[in-house]
Amino acid sequence: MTQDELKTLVGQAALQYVQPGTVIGVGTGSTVDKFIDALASSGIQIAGAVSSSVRSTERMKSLGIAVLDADKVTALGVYIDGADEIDHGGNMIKGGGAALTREKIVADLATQFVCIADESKLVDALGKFPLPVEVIPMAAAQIARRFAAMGAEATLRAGVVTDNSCHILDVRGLTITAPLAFETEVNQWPGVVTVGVFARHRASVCLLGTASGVKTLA
Ligand code: ABF
Repeated sequence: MTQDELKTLVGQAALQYVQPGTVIGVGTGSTVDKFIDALASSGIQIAGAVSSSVRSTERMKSLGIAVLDADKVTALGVYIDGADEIDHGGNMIKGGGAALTREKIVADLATQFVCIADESKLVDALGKFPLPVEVIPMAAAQIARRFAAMGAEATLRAGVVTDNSCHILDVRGLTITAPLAFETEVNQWPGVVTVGVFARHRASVCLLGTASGVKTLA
């Protein structure tokens, strides 16, 4: 199976977590696009979706799925989103598309985080994928120095300004064996808006597309 077919498979498999009549959280990316398409053609009627990006908002609206503002919703039963990496404990690196802050906000509203990914995303330890960190521009150099002190290299993502008028540092050379402690530490550095480690908001369930079908990691 191609990577695209694996994404289609997990996008369809995620439908089992959608309760008709509820508001759900919907993330971003090529895997989530497959989920949105599957949802639109499934006939499942939801009350609406809170979206983590303009891209997903537009796709859902074009397919007749109502999109609601996050601040109008008190809770979501489920948030369905992809990841750049996921470990066996459900901890993730996210933010390759620079939408990590919105993604963490939507994840925070949700009781359950269902991660959908092809098997290339599963790792023993997070860090091979460059870790995105959204930062206040005036703090970027100091935060890069803090990563350098850890033996890692942070580079500014050229030409990218986030929805929050901030910058993205991509950090290479990390091996994140204690994701929760790492996330907690980096979150405290002045000028960090969001670190792309999702440990506090880790996946409750991961639907992993493999050559032998969908594996559920919980
Ligand atoms: C978002 O989309 C991000 O957090 C992550 O960077 C990415 C995964 O996209 P894809 O499914 O295209 O690999 O959820």
